[in-house]
Amino acid sequence: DRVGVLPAVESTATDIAEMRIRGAATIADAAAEALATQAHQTQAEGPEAFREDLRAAAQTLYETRPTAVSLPNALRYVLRGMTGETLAELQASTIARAEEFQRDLAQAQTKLGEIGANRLRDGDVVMTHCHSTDALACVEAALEDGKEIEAIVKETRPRKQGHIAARQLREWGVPVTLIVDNAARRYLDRTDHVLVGADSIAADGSVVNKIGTSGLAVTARERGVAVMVAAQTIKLHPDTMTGHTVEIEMRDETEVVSKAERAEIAGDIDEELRVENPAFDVTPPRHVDAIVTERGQFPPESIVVLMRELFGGSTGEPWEP
Ligand code: RUB
Repeated sequence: DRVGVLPAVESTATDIAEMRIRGAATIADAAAEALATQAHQTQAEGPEAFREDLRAAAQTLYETRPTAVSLPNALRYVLRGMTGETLAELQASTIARAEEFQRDLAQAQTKLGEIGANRLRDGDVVMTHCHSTDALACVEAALEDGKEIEAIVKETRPRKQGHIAARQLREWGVPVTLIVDNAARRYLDRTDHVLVGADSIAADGSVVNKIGTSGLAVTARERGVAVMVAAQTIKLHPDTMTGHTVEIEMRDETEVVSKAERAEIAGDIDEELRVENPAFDVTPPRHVDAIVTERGQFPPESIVVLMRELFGGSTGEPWEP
């Protein structure tokens, strides 16, 4: 634990690491909220200590999960708004900036949904993978336009986020067919769009999303099914403009096999069984038809134009001014 970081911030960090808070947009929202809490309930006695504590809080939140760039983008945005001379001024500016971030995030998702809904026609069938609030915002807006949409929802092993997607869609009255991941190709025959979100989008238009997205996109392309990625601009990864790659999170093997299952597999063989659990994969731009953002929809290859406009050249670690 870092000195000066409030228990409430540590607790948000743990919730993100253990996926009680999950999904790129939701993680960004929770991180901004945690920085606001740090500012509000600060124990710092002066401006310099306040700034240091805020940076330490940002680092604690940053170190939870590596792939969703919405997290460092959110931290950087809030910390850049930490201005003022006195403790009271610093507190007020940081809290206001975090609130502004959360408001913009929600508005961007609504706007993105309206834009994405234009791609969906009445009677269309979408296939989802994982649970993405940006992707589902497109379905919600299409329903609000009076279109009927049906969903084929992939379970999404190992964490089964498909269950969360299925629940949300059913609450909106969307007919849902839940399938195991392995059944995707069979059901692409009656799918109009593969509709997924993103954790990060690279400057070349590659889409980093839940493991299995790339295989689904390749299969969809083979079947002539359109692949649509719904991602707010907070998912654009600034470091990829200078050639950095996106780190793919490796999660605990117990998500894949329990201790008991592992013992069963091992049997009498002494050698270590290797189990790997990458949480995300990379879909190359050629397998994606469109990236839908709150700033419009783009062929993946031209997303870099938007990135240049939004980020210019400035990146660096979130806590570095
Ligand atoms: C979540 C995931 C989602 C994106 C987009 O992975 O891959 O598709 O984060 O979600 P995990 P959203 O469950 O491992 O966090 O559109 O809500 O930001």
